[in-house]
Amino acid sequence: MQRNTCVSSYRIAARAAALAIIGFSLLGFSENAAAGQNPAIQQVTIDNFSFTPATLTVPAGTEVTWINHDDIPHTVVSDDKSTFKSRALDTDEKFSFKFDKPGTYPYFCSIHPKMTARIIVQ
Ligand SMILES: [Cu+2]
Repeated sequence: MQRNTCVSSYRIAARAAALAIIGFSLLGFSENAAAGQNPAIQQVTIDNFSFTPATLTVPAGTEVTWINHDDIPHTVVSDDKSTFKSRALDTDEKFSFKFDKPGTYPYFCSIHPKMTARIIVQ
């Protein structure tokens, strides 16, 4: 009996994880479709002092483009301050970086350091 409980809770967890992954990919697809972009290019929107999506997972070799939809400037700077670093982006300005190596890349806005997000490259 104990064993069955373990198995079924594992299954529920696995199913929840699968649904979450499906949800995230649907979100990614609809954003791509809305932007009318090449699937190899992924976009992060800067809106209301936040990066959306906060975590973006992409395959190696993907170019990620950030676009600032706020009325004030923001930057996109990797936590190590050297992998990538944009200048201040005004409204509707973009910054792109191509991620060739797998890894987790946390980044922030140097003007508003509480704005943080990350790119996961697989
Ligand atoms: Cu900012």
